[in-house]
Amino acid sequence: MAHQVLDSTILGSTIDIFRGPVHVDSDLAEDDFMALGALVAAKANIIGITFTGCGIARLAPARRNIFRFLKETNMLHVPFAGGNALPLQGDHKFPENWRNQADQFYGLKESLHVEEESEIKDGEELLAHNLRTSMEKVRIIALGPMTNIAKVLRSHPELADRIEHIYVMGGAFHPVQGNIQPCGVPIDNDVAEWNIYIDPLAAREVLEKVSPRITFVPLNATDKVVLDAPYFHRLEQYHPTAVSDLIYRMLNDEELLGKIIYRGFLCFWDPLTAVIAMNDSFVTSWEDTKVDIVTEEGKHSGQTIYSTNGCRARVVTDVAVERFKECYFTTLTS
Ligand SMILES: [Ca+2]
Repeated sequence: MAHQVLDSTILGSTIDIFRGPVHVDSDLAEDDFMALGALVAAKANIIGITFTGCGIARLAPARRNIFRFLKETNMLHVPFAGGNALPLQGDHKFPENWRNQADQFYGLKESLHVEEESEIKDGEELLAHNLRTSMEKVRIIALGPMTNIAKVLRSHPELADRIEHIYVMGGAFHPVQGNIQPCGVPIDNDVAEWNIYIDPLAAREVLEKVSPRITFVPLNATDKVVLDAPYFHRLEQYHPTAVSDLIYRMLNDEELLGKIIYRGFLCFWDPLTAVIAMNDSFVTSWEDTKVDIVTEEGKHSGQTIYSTNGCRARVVTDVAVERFKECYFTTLTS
């Protein structure tokens, strides 16, 4: 591939990193920042960060939190902007207490007042601008509900060709169950994954318009990679860089530790997706297949299915778990 160059700064070993332009669209929960941390530490060519207000963090706190992240990691040259607060269709929402925690930036609690604005203040406008003006086609890493991306492709269908590839944290493919009911949320749906569930129509529109240049990193893969207590304690003992220190302090939150990390519930959802987008070698099993997404309301809303009537896509089904976890730690702390 044109943009693969050898990079020796990653975890002390030598692996190939994608060096083309990368735009991250996210919803700024704890694992979104873990993903951004790895991208920053790996010196990915990040040309913009957008976030949706219909994901986990709400728009105004998300804006303060990403400002703080970029300021503390010396990355304020990267433009950032928020999109819309509502999905394209329906009224699916993440649980309020998850949203409150994300708004408070977990263990970081207080965020900085936003002192410097990006020139473009609207998320959809920023993504459209990046796709239109980038010298090279843009790789998108989608870490939340895909409302921003879908809206850009509705307004500017010609920009679909400017997307080199899109890596999506989302979906749960047979035989893996969804992750809504396991969270104890009283929603009658045991098949959907949260990001797709929040805005299934957006996900399907993006799939239709970008296929076959789309890779899903679904629960089939992410469920296998857990940030557990020993891993957290390792980070507690060693976080020498600005970015690893920030991620450590964010995770060092009583509620996050007690209810999520120590119980083995924190998966590397978004960081796994971001790292795969930068280096495919962690993927050990995948399907080149056709995918459809259920957009109708009901107990299957947001389900991702293999379907001969669907659109071509790649679905990651397994990864090199230990190698990834080691690589993530080394990258973050180097
Ligand atoms: Ca996310």
